[in-house]
Amino acid sequence: MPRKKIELRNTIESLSILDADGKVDKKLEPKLSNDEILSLFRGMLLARRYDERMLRLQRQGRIGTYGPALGQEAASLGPAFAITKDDWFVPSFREPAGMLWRGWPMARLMLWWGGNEIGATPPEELNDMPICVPVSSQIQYGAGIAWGLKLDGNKSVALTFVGDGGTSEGDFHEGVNCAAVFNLPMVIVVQNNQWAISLPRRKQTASETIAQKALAYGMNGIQADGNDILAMIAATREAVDRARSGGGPTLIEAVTYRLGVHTTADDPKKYRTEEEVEAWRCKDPLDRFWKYVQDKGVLNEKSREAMEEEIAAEISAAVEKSETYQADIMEPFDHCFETMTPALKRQRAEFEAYLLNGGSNGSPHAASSSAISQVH
Ligand SMILES: Cc1ncc(C[n+]2csc(CCOP(=O)(O)OP(=O)(O)O)c2C)c(N)n1
Ligand SMILES: [Mg+2]
Repeated sequence: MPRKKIELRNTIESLSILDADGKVDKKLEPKLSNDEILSLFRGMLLARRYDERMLRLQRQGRIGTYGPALGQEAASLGPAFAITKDDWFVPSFREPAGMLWRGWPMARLMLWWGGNEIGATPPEELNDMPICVPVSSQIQYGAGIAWGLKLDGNKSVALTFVGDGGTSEGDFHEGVNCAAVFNLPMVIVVQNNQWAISLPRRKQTASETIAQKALAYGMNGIQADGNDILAMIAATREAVDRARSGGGPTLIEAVTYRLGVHTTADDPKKYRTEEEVEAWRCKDPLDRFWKYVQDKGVLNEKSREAMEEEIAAEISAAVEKSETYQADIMEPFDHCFETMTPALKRQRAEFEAYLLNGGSNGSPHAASSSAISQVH
């Protein structure tokens, strides 16, 4: 057998449209109406302010551990913007920007981080999965959903998020490989925020880029500036169009940075320098989009101020709603199985009797349907 070369496609595109100074590449700029630009800016600002409030709530002991998404708003919102309500949205745990854009009630997200699983209930009208913490499990769900869509002849796509650390999991390989082999309508956004808790990106993989992994799987891949919402929209639109028209999955590496703590249980000063964080702060996705929005004449300092006030009121109302939520203490029994097992029925009856006899900590027992309606 001769020893010969096999020619492979060995290049990956990198996409940046709006740079850190707010300068835009006109040739690549996606078509957006002024109304769309306005609501995208509002979406980013809302996610940023929500994140800041959640951190304060955690520090005050009013919610549990919180994982902020500070600095990753564009990498979440851009892809969410590029899909329709009928498409599927499979988030990881740093997608508040995308989830709020999709229409998740903010109070429900607050309940989730407060430890109430009712916060994991997707709104009826959305094809969304809840926040999911097991790293890379989203890839399995996304591939399964995309496979189902294909078998049903449904034209929707599954947009799935994972972190840079998640790409080292077996689940990532299995799901992405499955998506490529079965030519599934799936878009995988890797939020490469440079860290997986304390493990830096360079120790995560020896590959030069994460996007190039797409080539080995036999699918399309692109690296996009994850702090540039225009690049994220353009890259996702292209991938979604391809998936919808039967062209298979795409891997999008969103190059971004986790500006904040991994979670409120973490101290990043122990493993990364302030200079590194500062350098990325200069690439803040919200600041650069703000310049773009002003250049377009869509908002100015004064109208932004009004928007800030409206957002602050919206967040306060959600805090109030989540904190006055009347938990249904029987829910863990009612929703474990579709049909309760005899043992569970017995335990439920015993617990109910205990509460009726004055057992402590019994919250008012509301029907679960009315419980969820409190956080619409
Ligand atoms: C299967 C699994 N293993 C470990 C953890 C604990 N854990 C939570 S987040 C995280 C790091 C994830 O890093 P990355 O995928 O880069 O996402 P990021 O946190 O940076 O958004 C780990 C190890 C987990 N949630 N799930
Ligand atoms: Mg990461």
